[in-house]
Amino acid sequence: MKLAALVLSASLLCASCGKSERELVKRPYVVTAIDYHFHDAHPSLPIEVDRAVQFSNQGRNPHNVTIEGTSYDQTVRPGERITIRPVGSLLPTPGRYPFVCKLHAERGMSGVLVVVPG
Ligand SMILES: [Cu+2]
Repeated sequence: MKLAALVLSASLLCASCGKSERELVKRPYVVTAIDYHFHDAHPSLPIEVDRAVQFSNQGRNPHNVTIEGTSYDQTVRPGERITIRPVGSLLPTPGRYPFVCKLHAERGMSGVLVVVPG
């Protein structure tokens, strides 16, 4: 009984905070790197500045994420993922941000992140 009251008051609190449950648990936008292509990044869907972006390497080779105009230059090994949380911590200004895998730039392994206001 006490637990039910607690759950009810918690959901009331949430309802009164003005944000939907979905907004409270914003999932990262996932860009998948597969040899030798970035999926869901041509360009990305709009990513709010307060949302995380994640690069997941589902291929068999190491890949890299270098975002133009920033010092961001990270290698991601097969089976690993790297996250910028939130994307606005690196890219605070909405806009289009080209990035490239510098290991496979000659194969055209690149993409564009679209950052929008939160
Ligand atoms: Cu690559």
